[in-house]
Amino acid sequence: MDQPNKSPELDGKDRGLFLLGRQPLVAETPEELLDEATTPISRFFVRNNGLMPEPPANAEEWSLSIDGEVERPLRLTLAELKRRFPHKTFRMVLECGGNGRSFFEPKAEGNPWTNGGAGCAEWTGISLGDVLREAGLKDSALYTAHYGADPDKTGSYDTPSISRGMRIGKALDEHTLLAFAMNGEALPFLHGGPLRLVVPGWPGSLSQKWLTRIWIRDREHDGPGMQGLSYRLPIHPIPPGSDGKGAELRILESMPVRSIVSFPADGSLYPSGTRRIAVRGAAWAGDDVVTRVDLSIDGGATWVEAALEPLRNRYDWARWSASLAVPGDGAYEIMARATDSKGNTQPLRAAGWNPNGYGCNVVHRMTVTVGTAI
Ligand SMILES: Nc1nc2c(c(=O)[nH]1)N[C@H]1C(S)=C(S)[C@@H](COP(=O)(O)O)O[C@H]1N2
Ligand SMILES: [Mo]
Repeated sequence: MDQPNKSPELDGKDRGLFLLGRQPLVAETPEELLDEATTPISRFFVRNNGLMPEPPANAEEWSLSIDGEVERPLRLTLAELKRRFPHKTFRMVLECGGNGRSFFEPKAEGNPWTNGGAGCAEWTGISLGDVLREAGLKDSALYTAHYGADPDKTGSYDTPSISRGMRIGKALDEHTLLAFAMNGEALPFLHGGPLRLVVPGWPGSLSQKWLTRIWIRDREHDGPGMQGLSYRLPIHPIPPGSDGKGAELRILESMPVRSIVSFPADGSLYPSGTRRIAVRGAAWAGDDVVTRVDLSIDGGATWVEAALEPLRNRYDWARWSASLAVPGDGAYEIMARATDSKGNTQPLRAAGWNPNGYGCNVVHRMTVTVGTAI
């Protein structure tokens, strides 16, 4: 990445983050800064749809209400939530639904993420399901609707910047957290502190930051981010560049399988005569698990299987490593391709084009040069 972050809005963030937008603030992480099992807060990507809300005077008094199709609507402060429900810590991937978008041809609408609209942090909070059981779900409870304290991108509080929701089954998964800490620290304001949702494996847009309300609904939610082509994919492939009108659509839920090479950095040079290159990275697969990662330096003609490290918990990313033999000096394109337990793998060319550019999981390609670059 050749545009280092010099943005005052990203104070405290790694200078290597790549700023995609100022207002709303959007920044992605180059793959080589995702080389740790736990992504440091300083390197974690940022995605706002609106402007930042007012920081609260007292984080412990932040309040969350739960209403709608429940027996007992609740309004609880962060202090009460922390006191009344068991704390859980999981290391889990958070990934923007548009991660990989910039690889679509022709260009799709939206922030041009490469592969760095994702990170894997240690989230501490309470299971949303525990709180929903306390509120008592009615039989009519089918869907959630999430609200945060941030104004939209014009600064108006009249309509939410984004308000998405999920099927109740996902809300009841113990990994779906009301999170108040990240990597052992109080949840940073930029990442939705004092309280946010973390809905692992599904588009990051469900993980509402600055969370103030969860409305339990008797139907699919219809807030901003739930309508039209938002977070929806054509069920049958459509021609790249078409407007998607008339296509049958499904809501993007579990994110597709993806891998990144986090070491070496793209463009790395090795001394002449180098015949083995140590490569490592990460792979993840939405609700599923990665079962293998393969690497190629010859355009996919031959593949070498990487070694996978065990996951700490479900939704953790799989760290992998491999040693690649290079036949001689020269420039090599390295490709990494992950496969999940259902046999889904990554296409060699961006596939599944859609107007808003969701779910692009084309293989990550990067280059290294052994000897003198020509
Ligand atoms: N309140 C609120 N929550 C939000 C958003 C937002 O704009 N406002 N953006 C969503 C999107 S699209 C993503 S990908 C994640 C990004 O989380 P991060 O900024 O902590 O990386 O937050 C989600 N939660
Ligand atoms: Mo996102």
